[in-house]
Amino acid sequence: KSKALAEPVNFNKSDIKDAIVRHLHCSLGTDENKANNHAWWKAACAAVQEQVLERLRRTQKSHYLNDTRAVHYFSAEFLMGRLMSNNLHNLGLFEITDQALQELGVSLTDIMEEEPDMALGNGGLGRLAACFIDSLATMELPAVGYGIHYEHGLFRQEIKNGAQIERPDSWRDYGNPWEICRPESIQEVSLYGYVETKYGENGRIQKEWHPGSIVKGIPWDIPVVGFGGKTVNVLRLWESQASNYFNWDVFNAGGYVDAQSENVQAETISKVLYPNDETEAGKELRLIQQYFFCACSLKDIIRRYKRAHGDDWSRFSDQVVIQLNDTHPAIAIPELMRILVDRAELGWDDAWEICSKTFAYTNHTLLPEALEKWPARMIEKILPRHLEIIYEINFRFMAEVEKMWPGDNKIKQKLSIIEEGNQKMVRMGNLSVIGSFAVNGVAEIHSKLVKKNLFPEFDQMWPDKLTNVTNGITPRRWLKACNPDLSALIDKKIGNDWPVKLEKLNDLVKFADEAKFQKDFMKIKLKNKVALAKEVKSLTGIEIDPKAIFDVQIKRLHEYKRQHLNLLHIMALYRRLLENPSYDMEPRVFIFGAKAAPGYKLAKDIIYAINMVAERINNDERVNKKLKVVFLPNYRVSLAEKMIPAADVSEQISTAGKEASGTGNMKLSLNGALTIGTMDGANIEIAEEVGEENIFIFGLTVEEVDKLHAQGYNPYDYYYNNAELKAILDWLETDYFTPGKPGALSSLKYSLLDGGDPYLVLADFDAYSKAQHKVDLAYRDTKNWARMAILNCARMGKFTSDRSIRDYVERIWKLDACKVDE
Ligand code: 26W
Repeated sequence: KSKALAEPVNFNKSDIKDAIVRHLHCSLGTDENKANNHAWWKAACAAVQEQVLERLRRTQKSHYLNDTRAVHYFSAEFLMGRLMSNNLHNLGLFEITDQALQELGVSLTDIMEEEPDMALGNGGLGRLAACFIDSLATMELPAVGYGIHYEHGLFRQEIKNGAQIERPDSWRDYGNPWEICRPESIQEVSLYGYVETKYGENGRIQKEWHPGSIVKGIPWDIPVVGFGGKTVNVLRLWESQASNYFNWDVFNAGGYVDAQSENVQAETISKVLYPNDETEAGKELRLIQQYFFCACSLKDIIRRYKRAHGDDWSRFSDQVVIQLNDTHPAIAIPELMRILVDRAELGWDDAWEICSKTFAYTNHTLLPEALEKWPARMIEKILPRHLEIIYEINFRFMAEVEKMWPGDNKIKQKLSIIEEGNQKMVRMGNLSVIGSFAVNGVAEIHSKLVKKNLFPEFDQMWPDKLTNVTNGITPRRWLKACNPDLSALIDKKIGNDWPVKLEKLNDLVKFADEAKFQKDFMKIKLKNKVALAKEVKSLTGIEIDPKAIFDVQIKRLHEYKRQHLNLLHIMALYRRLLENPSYDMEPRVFIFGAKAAPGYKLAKDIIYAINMVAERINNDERVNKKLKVVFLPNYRVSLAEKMIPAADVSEQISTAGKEASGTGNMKLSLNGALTIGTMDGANIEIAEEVGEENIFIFGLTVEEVDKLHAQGYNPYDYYYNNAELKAILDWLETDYFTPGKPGALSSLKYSLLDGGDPYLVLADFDAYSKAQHKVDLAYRDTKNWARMAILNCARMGKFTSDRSIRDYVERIWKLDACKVDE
């Protein structure tokens, strides 16, 4: 056995050194003297990847020999971030690699900065998928992630004169050392064309789809290393390519140039991630992306199933469960029906039986503008056979609705997959519920609202179908790897198995009052704040005081998340300080990270407003000892890993009922930040865990929000009744923050007054401001603050993504772990 593939237990520092140097020489063609950080990073990745691939091979062999049932996680997004630190930690090789590199005169921390983020996702939904595949591998569960190999991930954000500009993300420009191309598993996918109806000998109607175009799907595998390094699953991402098969016709007919343009079209499919988060765009290319990766993935799954079970479909749903991450992959439902009915020639009922035992669907949002609907005409053009199948599914489903509610056309209209109107629309949410055996929301309150408001009749029809699985986060990335000092302190106090048994953090509770532990805990927080302050200085030029409260709001920019509520309060503090220079407050730095969808005008206006207010405050000597505002550009996973360990306060201030769960809230609390938040999403469960004395809850509840809307909400009531609020909103219309450009911030004021303030910012302002005052007072009691921070960390056990996965396994997937033979 070669030295490079040595067992991990025997794999020591000098083996790692040898492997890195060997790759420097033999893979990169350079040497120790010439290599820059980028080359060192690549060589180190290659050395780690050898270990990863050996374990991947063993995992695949074990799964094959045991003919395991597996979950297939279909997601248009996987927000993986960087993989080097994660893989080293999960393999247990971090420390010795660090030392090995030191001996080679190289800093691991420095070379890890060379790795571009794999930003193949927008936000919460994509990052959740990444945490889930980490947990699946850690728990030794057979699982495959399926998605799209976007050439460009989420745009890179630059801030120019306060405004967001979008630049293409080119994460793969210098290659991705973690991925492996699998040309042996290329798939072909059909698009466009027409459906021919034929009559078979037995009089049976046969449908044949004659596609107008065929594209190839090239699979790229990213190994997913479980903690402990035993199971290595794969994330399989499909890249589109023109299929030469189709283009030869055009080519031979003398259409050389046209053939080239067909190439461009096919390759467009996986070019770029749609940057919309929670707004449905209805674009043709997006539907093609969704179908493309679902069709490739289904073919891949079926090929693997047939290798073990031949043409016997009876065991398909015993071996295969497919989890739909929101409705983005819902087109997989009619696609599987098409394969079973048209290709395998199963009867409709048998096919439907298999199909509806295979799929399960997770809902991530209640916002009406995020619920996907496709024009029936668009589906007809791109996927003519699928539209027929959708109509057939709907026709049979309507008969069931008729049985349950005879003659009730209102309910039929509501539950139909097809929305009637001047243009027929296909509702992907309804299709997903009807075609799945389980549907879940992502936090208790969210799942309740899914049942009560979004799908109440479906819940009546199938009382056990709708359930809850509260989200979680992987503590490997979001504590162990990103906050090494705190992790070491925790190891010292309670042992080192908390990364796989997060409820063990509870053992820290007994140290929460211990002065020494409080000091150690807060010393690490301060050290992390010093490091972030340095980063802030180098990214923005702004100097911040690590002793000030670091108040952090990091998430996509959206009205419902209410970054502008935070901003209004910052302006209130500023105004109080100007009116009363001795206004008593703890020094505070408000830190934002947020990307706005490029077409979301008001979200971009809010980013601009934050930056203009920040500029004025940071340069105002009257207040900038006490108040600073930082907007860190290009928020992404790797930046989150630096911000979260340094946060004192976590802003989770969405309008109640709007944030399905949130997961940043869990990461921040786990790292000892105290939450100021509304009774929304997982905040409610966080409050339940940490205790209401260790969290700052404020604002309207879901019931109060509903009531206020029902009685007719008028933002002017709050404007005229709160002099401070009025002054702040009027301030936005002056040129105080935008010298020479009065009105540059007025869209914000407009949206909150004449625009109707749909997310009740003004209604919650006073309660928020008071809660912030409590935060300020609490911070002055250093010991109690330390105690609260410790208790937050100690009581986050519930929010490990391992627990989420356990819930999925027990309630939905019914999977068994599979030990990998060494
Ligand atoms: C079609 C456009 C579109 C794109 C993305 C609609 C909806 C989405 C996602 C569902 C948005 C999203 O990321 N939702 C977030 O999912 C997280 C994981 O469950 C939750 O924690 C967040 O609360 C939810 O906003």
